Amino acid sequence: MKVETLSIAPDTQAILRFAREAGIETVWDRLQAQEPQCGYCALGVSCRNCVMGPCRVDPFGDGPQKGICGADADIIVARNLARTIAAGASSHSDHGRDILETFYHTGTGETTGYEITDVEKLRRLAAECGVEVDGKEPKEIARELGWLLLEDFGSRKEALTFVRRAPKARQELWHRLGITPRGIDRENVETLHRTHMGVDNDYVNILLHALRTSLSDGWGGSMIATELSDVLFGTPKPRMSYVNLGALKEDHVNIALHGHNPMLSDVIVRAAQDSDLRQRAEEVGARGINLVGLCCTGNEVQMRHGIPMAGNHLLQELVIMTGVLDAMIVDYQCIMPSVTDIAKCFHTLVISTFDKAKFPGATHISFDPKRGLEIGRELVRMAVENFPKRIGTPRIPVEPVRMMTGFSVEAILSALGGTPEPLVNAIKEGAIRGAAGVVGCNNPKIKQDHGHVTLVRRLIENDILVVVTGCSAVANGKAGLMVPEAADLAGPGLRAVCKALGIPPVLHLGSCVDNSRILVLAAALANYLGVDISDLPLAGAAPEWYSEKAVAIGGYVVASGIFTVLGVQPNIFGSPNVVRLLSQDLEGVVGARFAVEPDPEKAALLIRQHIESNRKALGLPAVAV
Ligand code: BF8
Ligand code: SF4
Repeated sequence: MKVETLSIAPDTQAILRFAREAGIETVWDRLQAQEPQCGYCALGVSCRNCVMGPCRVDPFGDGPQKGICGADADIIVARNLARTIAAGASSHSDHGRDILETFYHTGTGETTGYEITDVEKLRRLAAECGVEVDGKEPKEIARELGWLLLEDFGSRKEALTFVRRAPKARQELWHRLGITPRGIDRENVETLHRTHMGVDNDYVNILLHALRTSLSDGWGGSMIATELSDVLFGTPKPRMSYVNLGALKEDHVNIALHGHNPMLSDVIVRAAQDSDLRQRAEEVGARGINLVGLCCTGNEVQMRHGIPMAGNHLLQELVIMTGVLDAMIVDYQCIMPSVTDIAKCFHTLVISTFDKAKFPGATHISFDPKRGLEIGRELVRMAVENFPKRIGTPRIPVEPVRMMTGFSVEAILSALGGTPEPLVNAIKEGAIRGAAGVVGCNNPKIKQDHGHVTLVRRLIENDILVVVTGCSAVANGKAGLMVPEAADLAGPGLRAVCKALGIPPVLHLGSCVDNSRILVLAAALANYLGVDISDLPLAGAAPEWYSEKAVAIGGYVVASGIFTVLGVQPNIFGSPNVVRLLSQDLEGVVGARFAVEPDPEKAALLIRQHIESNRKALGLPAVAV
């Protein structure tokens, strides 16, 4: 296959050409080697939840219609989907727990390299959560707030702390449906329990609990991760940065920060400023130390520090092949095990850091926030000492592209003058038709970035404000859609608003846990208007998703009332009942549903139709799509 059919990104295409000449295997080669992929698994009708099995049911009706225990396609598909959601929700929430523990221990004075950076946000959050703040030092508040939120992980019996941020109508709906998330760990454990053989055998009941589990991520684990990362590392503010492989500098020590959790990378950002280390870099012949981000760790450090991003998910193997990456420091999630294989062909040092995420072939340095700064310095030093070991010709195939970053909810509101009113007015008048969150991954089954960029272009052309997170932010950044000048590509209404505010038509909200910012923003708009989230002209999309986390996100976004279009088919099509429930009947239950549409042009139409129909229902001027 020609590289042009695998990615629209020039840096990916260039390095892929090199990989082929050099005979280095990539994710695309391994996808090809897996084909044809298992049809039963793709349809979700295979089960290995016990050793009477594994079982599969025949979607064409000729073979068995039930597993050995008697489970039919509906039960098997629903159980598999629920477990997928639990894995995704657990990933985000365990990240949230790591941040929360670091936050709490910063309050008790047991960490090094961390401080309460945004004291104002700490006080605001604490007051919101019912912690007395008057006359207290930040660390004391952090201890009390940390302790309170730690309880969200166990069973609080009724509701998670941040559920009260949702509009009243939404809270009441969740209560009526019995899906108010109670404890983050509890909902995930209950999913594993329910999906054991012979527990919950009603596919509707299983899926309702799966939604509850996803809500414990969106309004729990992810929201805690975002809010406390802001307090610890600073609430993002708009700033300019760069993106693509051109972010690497041939004459610098290049360090890629890859994974998701900012508690390590933020300390490294600080360590890299250390004058001793900078001097050492010069001694080994480098002009300085250059940090770049990959995947969501990249989004985190770009949002807060303007660190440039080297790429999204499908660039993680290719960045090593530039020959100029001196270290790839990984934390966890979305890090392909293959990176250590590729690193063997180059001088790149892959350093794993979390004891729960080890990579054979990597050097493991166990990270401990109690010795945060010291370990951060050690990691940077390892990269510096590796610089002289470079071999072969450097290849940095492109110039970096500018992108604007840093749109926390606080920053968006402040750009609007402190209240959502100007945005609401622009939406009411129709200058902005509505807003869409375009989020999620790359997937080698889809031409890299094509889904994200095509969809986003169509949306902004039609005056829909777009917010992006995760690998979608990187894709749209690389395509040049995240600079204020990109307002010229927007429809006349959105263009005028962006020009007046000096913002791009596509706003970077952060990493995947920062999808919680979308919930906060949606709730703020709904509360301002006195309606439910499902009434707003909003939509979500994940055009190139691959991960279990993306399914959890889709679950909580829809359960929060936002229509969502997926670009890749989930493994549920072996059960027409489950498909009908998620793509139709859910609308009558939570006021939103899923659609699957691989063609981004058609996905844009679905989103525009949804936005216009919600406008009409709100009594706002609407157009026919
Ligand atoms: O959490 S978008 S490929 S990097 S899963 Fe992973 Fe997907 Fe990228 Fe971030 Ni999110
Ligand atoms: Fe088969 Fe049922 Fe066991 Fe699944 S739980 S493997 S369907 S017997």
